[in-house]
Amino acid sequence: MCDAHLRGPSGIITSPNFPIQYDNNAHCVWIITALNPAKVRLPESGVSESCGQVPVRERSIHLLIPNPFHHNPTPQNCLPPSLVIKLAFEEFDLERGYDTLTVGDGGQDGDQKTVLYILTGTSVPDLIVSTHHQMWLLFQSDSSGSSLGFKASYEEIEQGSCGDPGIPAYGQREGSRFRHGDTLEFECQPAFELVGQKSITCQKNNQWSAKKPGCVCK
Ligand SMILES: [Ca+2]
Repeated sequence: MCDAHLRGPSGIITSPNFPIQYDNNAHCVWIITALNPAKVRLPESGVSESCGQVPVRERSIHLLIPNPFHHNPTPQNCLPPSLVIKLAFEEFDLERGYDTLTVGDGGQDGDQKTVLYILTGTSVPDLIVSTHHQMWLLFQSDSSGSSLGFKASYEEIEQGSCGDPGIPAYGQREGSRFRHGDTLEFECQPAFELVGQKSITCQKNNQWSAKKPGCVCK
């Protein structure tokens, strides 16, 4: 009853009954699929939005002297960007060790080879970003002991990004780029102490090298 195929560009996923306790023996699968950017119709000029960044002169050359070896004169960098799925949790509370939410890359739900995280307990997980245009989620509860469940939002983002991890409460961040290789530095306001990593880097697997740090009272 709780299975769903979801589409981009964004939406909300909650455990069954949320914010009331989920049922025992639940088994729910969600598959999120980004809208296929290749199917987006180009404007009449034949120039897509990302193509608009190409200098006019370069575009003219392509239009005036089509490469005889290619049927499609569209320059490579005019192709629309690939999209991946970003999952951000707002609330999370599952019976630790017994009830789990498994998050995987791609559209083959339950495929152990594609598992990104198996989540349980009460800490709100950090951002998760897929490397494909699909992400699957599997929620399973056992036969006893229930909790409030989870609420997460999903969003399509451009491939090559780890997504915006946010800024810790009572803290500040240096850096506002979230693409592969980008680093963010965090600092806390006076009277607060940084817990976690002071700097995190966006890795090639679309995950930050560590969780966003927190700021706690000294
Ligand atoms: Ca349980």
